[in-house]
Order: sequence, then structure tokens, then C-alpha cells
Amino acid sequence: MKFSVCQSEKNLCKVTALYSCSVSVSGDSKGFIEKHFISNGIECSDSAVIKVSAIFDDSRQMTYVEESRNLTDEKYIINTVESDGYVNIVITYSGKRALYYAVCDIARRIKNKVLEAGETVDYPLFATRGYIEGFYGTPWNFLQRVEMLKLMTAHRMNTYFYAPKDDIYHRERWSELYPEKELCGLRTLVEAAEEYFADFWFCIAPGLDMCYSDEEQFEKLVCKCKQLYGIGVRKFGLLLDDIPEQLTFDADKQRFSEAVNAHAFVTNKLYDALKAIDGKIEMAMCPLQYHGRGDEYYISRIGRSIEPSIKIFWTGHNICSQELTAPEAARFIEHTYHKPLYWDNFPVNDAEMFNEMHIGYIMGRDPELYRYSSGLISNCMEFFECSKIPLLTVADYLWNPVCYDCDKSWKYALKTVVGEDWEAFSYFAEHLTVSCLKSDVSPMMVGAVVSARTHIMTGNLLQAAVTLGEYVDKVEECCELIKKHKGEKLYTELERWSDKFLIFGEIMSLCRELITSDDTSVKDTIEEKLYQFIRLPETMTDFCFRETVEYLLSLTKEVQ
Ligand code: LTM
Repeated sequence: MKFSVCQSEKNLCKVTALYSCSVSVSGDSKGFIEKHFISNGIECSDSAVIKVSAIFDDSRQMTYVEESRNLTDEKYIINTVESDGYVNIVITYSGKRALYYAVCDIARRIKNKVLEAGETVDYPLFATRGYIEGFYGTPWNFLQRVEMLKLMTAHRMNTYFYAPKDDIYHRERWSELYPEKELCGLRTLVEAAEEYFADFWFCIAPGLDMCYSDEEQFEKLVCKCKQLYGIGVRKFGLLLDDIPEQLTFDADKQRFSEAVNAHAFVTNKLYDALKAIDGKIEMAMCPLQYHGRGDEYYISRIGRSIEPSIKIFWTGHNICSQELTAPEAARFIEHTYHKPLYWDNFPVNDAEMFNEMHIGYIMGRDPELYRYSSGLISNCMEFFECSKIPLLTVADYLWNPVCYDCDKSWKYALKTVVGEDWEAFSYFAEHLTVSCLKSDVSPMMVGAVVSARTHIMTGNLLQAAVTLGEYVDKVEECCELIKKHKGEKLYTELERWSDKFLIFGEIMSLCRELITSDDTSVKDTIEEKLYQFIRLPETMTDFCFRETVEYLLSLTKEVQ
């Protein structure tokens, strides 16, 4: 069955009253609403033109989502009426999280000047929507983690998994308790997650050296979880990815014979131990085999052996899957008796992907996936600022995968992260969308060079120079922007790629010149710059860039 729209919108029309980034709040939830308006950059004053109030309603119509047959506390209605120069907004909400989302939603509409009169009913389709710090590389710091929580929850994600591979206390020295300093950082994070209505999951990865049959080691595992429980953690992930495929200890070999039996044993045992501490604790696990068809021996056996309420991570057909489809998820369910919790390896760019920068948008995820999964968690890049761009598109997809529009979402993400210069920046960004999801990139450049080549082939060199020139002007503007912002956080993370892009810009400018000139020094400089460009390992631009430059060089050879 196909849905055209999930949420409903009635009689919407653009509000015409004068905009200012200020609202006047009344009613029981005044303090709560004001706090979150302010944290979203909206001022609150009693005399503002936009008046906001809220009504709580947890009746069935406010808590039930028909498409997913789920009850939720995230559904809200925004009613906006414009009269006598005032705009009255009434929020009806089913839970505090829904009210928080409604306030963030209204704040966004005010800031982007897209406030509309009428009624909007809104709710998510994916139940679990979030991201995981699960990459290899330098972990984010605690300030960054809080900042990301704020940004992503304001865009209606509800989950964060803490699992940095290079936090030594998460993996390598899993059996040791966190020292006070790190524990204090984690406590701040747990508190921030609570403040922004996110579920915080602490993950532990003992599989590199744990002897599963050793009671003492198991006690250490529980002890570590208790330490985290002490600072407010109520959700735990046991990660068994990227560990030896065979059992290493004789005691384990004798007792379990196969790794899968040991993994099921330790998962269930930890689950029981955590439940004994607090019945409300929830658990997720990442199996040793976390990608594939979903019907293989290991994954079927682990799924059938562990408690049904333990969530199982799954990255799809591949470690980094180009597509995640509903039929594949259905097969996983059939064989494991669990809905997959997608660990989506996008935008992560660690390991052999280190020359790629993934600031594109999410795509290739089935719009119906929410029906066959318990949710989707996006694995981030160690590049904190850059991760915000793809993650914002993931947030959009997860809230409403049926209506997700990747171009619109990407533009919004660029605007939000880059600011007013986002359009100029997009001339650089479009070259950085190569990933396991997407191989065709640089659409603006491809359009310009294809059209310029057509003019050259029909003998219209002047028109070719004009066509290419329009694009080159934009690239030059973009290069100036990159130079101007050098040293800023986002641009520093991008430096390896922007250095290469600046050479690209120089080559493009010279190519424009070459079309109408027969100066051999231009040609020599292009050859030199192209050599520099090619030698840099960073992945950038569609292959037709090099092909076009070489074509132009060969062409002038003939002319001379
Ligand atoms: O994907 C999983 C479950 N584990 C690791 C991640 O930690 C890593 O970031 C990604 C991408 O390299 N691949 C993995 O196998």
C-alpha cells in the first residue's frame, strides 16, 4: 500500500502578519515553551505579534499513528489563525517530547519565514530515529556531543548511541571503570539527553578479549554497567562487531563450541543481570555478523536465541549498504524473529573511506522501511561539523520517509550548517557527495562542461566560453568563500578537500581562458595543475572533469 502524505495539512496559507523572531507565550506550559523557543533563537516578549499556547491531550487520536499502528507520545497538532494583525498558534500535544518538537518546528518556521495559517497534524513514522558515534577515529568531545544532541533533537531525532570505537573504556579497556573526569562528561551527556528528550544508549564492546565463560569477567561487565546506571543510563548496547570470528579461549570452546552460542549466552546473561537491577532497563546488541542476507546461520541462530525485546543492530546487505530495502528487512525478521535496528553506515568515512568526505544526503533507503524495522541509527563521521549536514537529511527521512525529498532536505541542511553563504558553498559541496550510496556527483559541473563541449563541437567557441564562464564565476566565488572562512571549524575539517578544490577552481578558470586563447603557457599551466590535482588522494568531482580538461588540451593542440 502506498501513502501520498502521512501527516495532514488543512487549509494552509502563508501568514502575512509582520514577522519578527519573537513570540508571546501563555498558559500552563509557558516556562517550558519559552525555554525551548529561546534555545532555538526565538525571543519571548509579552507584546509579540505571534501568540503561542498549548493544550495537552493524550486521547487515542493524539497518540495513535495509523501507518505504523503505533502508540506514540510524539504526535502534535499546530493550529495557526491570523486575524487583526496577530497570529495565534495553539499546539495540541500528546507528550512533553511532542511539545518540544512542536516548539522547535514553529521556531524553524518563524526563522525561515514559512509560517502558515491552518492546521498541521504531525508525527513520526520511524519509532527510533537517531545517530551513533560508532566510528573509528578521534571521538567527539563532550561539548560537541551536547551540541549535536541539541541540533538533532530540534530536528526531531530521538536517540543517541554512545559507542566511539576509540574511547578506550568502551572497547579496549572495557573491563575498567571510567575515571571520574570521563564519568563526569558522560553524566553531562545523560543530563543533556534528558533535557532534549533523547534516549541515551551507552554501548560497551568487550568482544576483543572477553572470555565469555569467565564469571569474574562477566562481573566486571555488570560492574561497568552499574557505574553507568549510577549516572542515569537506562539503555545499554552490547557490541560484538569487529571481533575475532572464532572463540579464542579453551574454556569457551569447550563450553560453547561456536562463537554464536557464546554471544547468545553473554547477551541473555547481561540482559538478566540488568533487568535484576531495574526492570525498566532496555538492551540492544550488535552481532558478530551484522550484515548480509539476514538468513545466514549465525544471525538466525543469535536472533532466535536471545530475548525478543533485545534490539539487534543490522547494517543491511553490506557493511556500507547502498540500499536498505523492506523485502530484505522482512527476510531478516523471518529468520531472526526480530525487527532489525538499522546501524546505517552513512555518513561514516573511516577505514578505507578516509579519502571520501560524506557531506551529501541520505538516499536509497526504502520509504516503507519504518514498517519492518525498529528504527534507524546513522553512524557518523569523526568530522563533527561536517556530520551535521548528512545527519539533518537523515532526521528528515526518519520523521517522514514517504515525503522525504533529498534535494530539498540537503539544501535545508546546507543552509542550517553553512549559513547565508550556503549557495556559493554548494559549488564545492556537490563534489563531495560520493559515498557507498551514490557514485554520480557534481551535477552542476557536469551540466556546464557537457554544454560547453557541445558548443565546441559545433564550432561555437565563444558560446562555449560563456557557458563555462557562468559556472566558473560561481566556482571562483566559492573559492573566495573557502579562503575567507579558512580556520573556521567547518572549513578546517574540510581542508584536505578544499585544498584540492582550490586547484580545481584554478584549472576551471584557465580552461575558460584556453577556449578562446592560443597561449601555450595557459595550456602548460593547466597540465601542471591537473597533475597536482590528480596526485592528491582525496575523492572529488565526477570523472568527466579530467576527461573534459584533457579534451580541451587535445583540442587546442589541433588548432595550433
Ligand atoms: O558497522 C559496524 C557494526 N561496525 C563498524 C563500524 O564501527 C565502522 O565505523 C564501520 C565503517 O567502517 N564499519 C564497521 O564494520
